[in-house]
Amino acid sequence: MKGSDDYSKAVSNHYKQLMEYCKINQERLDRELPPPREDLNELLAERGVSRRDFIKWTSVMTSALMLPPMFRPALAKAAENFSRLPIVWLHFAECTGCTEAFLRTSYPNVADILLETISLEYHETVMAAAGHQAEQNLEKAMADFKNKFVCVIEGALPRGLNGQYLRLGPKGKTAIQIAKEVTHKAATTVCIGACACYGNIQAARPNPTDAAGISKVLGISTVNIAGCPPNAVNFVGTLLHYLMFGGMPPLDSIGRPIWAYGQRIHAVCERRAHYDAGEFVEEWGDDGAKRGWCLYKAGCKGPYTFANCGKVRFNDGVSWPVMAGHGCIGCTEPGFWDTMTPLDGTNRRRAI
Ligand code: FSX
Ligand code: SF4
Ligand code: F3S
Repeated sequence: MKGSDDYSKAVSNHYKQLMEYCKINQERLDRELPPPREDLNELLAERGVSRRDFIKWTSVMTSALMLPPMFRPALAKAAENFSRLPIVWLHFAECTGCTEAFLRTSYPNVADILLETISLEYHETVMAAAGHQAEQNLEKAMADFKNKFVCVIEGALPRGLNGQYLRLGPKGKTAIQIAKEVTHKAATTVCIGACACYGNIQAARPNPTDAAGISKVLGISTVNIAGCPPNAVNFVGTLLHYLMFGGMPPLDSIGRPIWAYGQRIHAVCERRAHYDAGEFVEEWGDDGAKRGWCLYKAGCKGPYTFANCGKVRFNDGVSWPVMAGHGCIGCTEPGFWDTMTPLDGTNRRRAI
């Protein structure tokens, strides 16, 4: 008994200290960050999200971030401060599907609404400016918010021909040059999507442009919000953590936040009981498919893939690949085009 009392005391002291730390950080941010651009409460009301729904969302998000309920008010405050965090958002070699996935939800939930409030000092896809004017905006953002802005990157960096496969902007700088300049002045760098994290399709064999992820090319640590495209909840949650504690959440050995990528898809899959019972979809459209049986024999890579898709799902929690009837293709894992193919059919990757 004594042992468990000591343990509870240690845990409660740990969280008290963490809360203290959170308060100090939020007070500092209140002093340092520019004023809010949007009133979150007004915006939520406009989009039909009630106060009750918002409180519910803060509870879900707090526990998703592996924090006890006492952090709920601090998380709500971080959400209110979301529009104060300066962001520079760069695009390199990719399909822009990540931005599309984040911006095009038909039924926005709180995370999507937060993304709308985000203070984009520079974002190549959504800004009106082009050419020299865009370049000036970038320079200005880097000067005004030096060491304070978060650099968000979508897309890989081609290293071949001295980086010349990807030149951007009126001065024709290589993507590698731009990435170096901007990340150097940022408080932290967050990679969105498998391309920026690990190179993804650009780096798939035979990788003609010698593309790779940001961290590998620049030799810096990045926070990797993996997936093709990744889940907006994982990006929003990571920035909320930053707005609470002034740093990024604990990461796994390949830069992914553990709160979001700490478990295998297979561990929380709703078809798991069928896997355990040996009930598999053998062919598309067969009886097992109609009954929602396990997709392992149809190529599901859930046992080899770390992500929270089954828990948070996509599009306001409506669905996720396995629920929609197709196996996971392993899109949060480095090099999945080379290591996980064929994506359908017999799962030849390795025995489990
Ligand atoms: Fe890559 Fe994102 Fe896949 Fe596409 O920007 S992670 S190809 S959804 O667009 O980078
Ligand atoms: Fe595992 Fe995939 Fe089967 Fe789900 S469908 S239980 S993730 S193998
Ligand atoms: Fe990707 Fe698999 Fe999730 S394919 S979206 S990690 S279910």
